[in-house]
Amino acid sequence: MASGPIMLVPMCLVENKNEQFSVNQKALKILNKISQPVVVVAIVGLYRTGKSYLMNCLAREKLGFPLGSTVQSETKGIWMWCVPHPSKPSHTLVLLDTEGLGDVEKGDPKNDSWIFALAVLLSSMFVYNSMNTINHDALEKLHYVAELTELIRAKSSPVSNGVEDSTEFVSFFPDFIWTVRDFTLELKLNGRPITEDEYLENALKLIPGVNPKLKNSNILRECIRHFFPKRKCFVFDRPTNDKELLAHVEDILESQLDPKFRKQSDNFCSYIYTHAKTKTLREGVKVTGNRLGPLVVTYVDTINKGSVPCLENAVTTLAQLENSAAMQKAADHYSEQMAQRVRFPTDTLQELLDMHATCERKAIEIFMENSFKDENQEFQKKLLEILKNKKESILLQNEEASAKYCQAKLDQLSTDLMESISAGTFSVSGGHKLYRKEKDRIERHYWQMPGKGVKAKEIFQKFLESQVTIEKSILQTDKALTQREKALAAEQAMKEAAEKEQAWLRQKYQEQQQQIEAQHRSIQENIVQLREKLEREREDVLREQTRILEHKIKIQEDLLNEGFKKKSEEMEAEINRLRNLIETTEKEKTPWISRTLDHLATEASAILSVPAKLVDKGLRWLGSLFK
Ligand SMILES: Nc1nc2c(ncn2[C@@H]2O[C@H](COP(=O)(O)OP(=O)(O)O)[C@@H](O)[C@H]2O)c(=O)[nH]1
Ligand SMILES: [Mg+2]
Repeated sequence: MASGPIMLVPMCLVENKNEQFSVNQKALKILNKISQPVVVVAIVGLYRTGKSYLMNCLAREKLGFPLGSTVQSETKGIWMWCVPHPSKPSHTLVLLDTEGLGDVEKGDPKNDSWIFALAVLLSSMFVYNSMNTINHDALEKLHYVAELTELIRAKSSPVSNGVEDSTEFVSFFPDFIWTVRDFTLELKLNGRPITEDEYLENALKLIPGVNPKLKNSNILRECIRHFFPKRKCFVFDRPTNDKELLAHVEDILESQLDPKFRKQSDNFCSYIYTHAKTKTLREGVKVTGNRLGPLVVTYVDTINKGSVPCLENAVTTLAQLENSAAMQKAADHYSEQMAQRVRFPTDTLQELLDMHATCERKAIEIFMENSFKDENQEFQKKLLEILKNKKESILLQNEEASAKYCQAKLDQLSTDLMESISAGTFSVSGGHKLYRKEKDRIERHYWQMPGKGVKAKEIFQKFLESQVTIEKSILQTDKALTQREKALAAEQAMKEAAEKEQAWLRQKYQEQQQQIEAQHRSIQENIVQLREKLEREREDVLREQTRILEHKIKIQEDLLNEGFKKKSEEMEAEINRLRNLIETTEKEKTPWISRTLDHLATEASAILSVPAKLVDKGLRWLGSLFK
């Protein structure tokens, strides 16, 4: 089941009115509620070629996207329907239906190009739908593909060494399906039966010759082959041969559909259900419903401003939004968990620091899971600071709770003593002995009492300090003691007080050490988790670069086999560049991760104000990871 609300009917996602695009806020709200990864299938093609009908088949509904005859002409644009994925649990299938390519009455052809580009940018499976056959004419109508180099950018800044930006397209472009409706030919090539895919590949083979028309259609073929490494073709018979029924296929019974058409559309649907991938941005960043929304907004805003949508910029914008949300989620989790676990006051500081470490670890995990492309670890560092402040405030609360409790208990225990002092009960012969007995009783009871917390020693110490002069004067007035005994007793009291103070100071020192140790642990935790994430991300980068290289090598081989030796050789430089790039990525991986971690360790130490001595220790420890 999808986590978001299931849409009963499709709705417009991108409206195309008066040559301006706008994103439908209602549709955004729906996407925002979908936290599952999305498989996005978009269909594009001339109007009235059965696109909406096919999309309804994918949604396994007869009615949904409005079909030809019922379309309200003013709602041009991209329509969306989110349904639970029929075969991938915990995934949502997002169907994007586009309207009216090539409909001259409906407006500016430039807008068609943008709709085409948006469908490519947003989908993980791109379906191009056309009628009858894949011939020269059909190819020409796909001129939008060649325009994509002008309509989409991969990188925000121009790539150096004269490398075309479109080289990068394959790393984030969808898979490609060509659906041919009312297909009337036999699937044969030179008398030999061929598959639908072979039919498409044959149509995409370059045609030798120099005439300009040919050149243009060859450019198109090359673009399709370069941009869409994974291609597939499905041909469909007419749904029925009854002309009247054909005008309303959505209304007729399953049994009235041509069995061949039924089989073909079933095959198409099950191919999509099994093969259409989760939408990913570059480097394996998975798109969820709530990521798709901001992506649509970024692209549409860019187009409306008259600029070219750029994947890199869109990813940066998305990363900022997501990382900020990830940081908030992690911080909230920390607060919640600490509130659940901590009972003020804790017996020791260490106990509280241990709880902090556990909750902090989980918070960092949450941040790592939900964040991506955190440039210079800006958000991770912010999280570190937020958690530090939260921890400090909890420590303070703990101290206050302890101090309050200890003071109240001590006041209670010493009521009698204080009253006796005021009443002069100890200002008699043998009074000092009585006083000591009473003070010892208080001390015994105080230390027996559980749950005093971190301030127990300090509060008692203050009490002892307040008793020093009182004890002195009681000693002075006690006639039962000799001068020597008085001196001894005073000395004894002083010694005891000093010992207790020492014990208290030792505790304070120990606590300081524990605090520093805890900060050190925080830095380590941040480093360990970042290291894992960076390693995963670097692997994704390498995988992507390798995929591009393999694709280029395949095109080069195909060109050679098809007899285009010169074109094939021209690709050599690009292939070598990619090989070098992969080599550098591999070689640079460890030093790069090491540098990034060093940087985080230093910055984190500054945020936590860990003494320099300990930073050194941390970095040494860090270095040892890479030996
Ligand atoms: N000839 C033919 N007509 C179809 C096919 N599928 C749907 N139709 C009919 O064609 C008309 C337009 O279909 P629609 O799905 O709205 O086309 P769209 O404009 O491309 O979305 C409707 O009247 C459908 O009943 C098909 O495969 N072949
Ligand atoms: Mg339609």
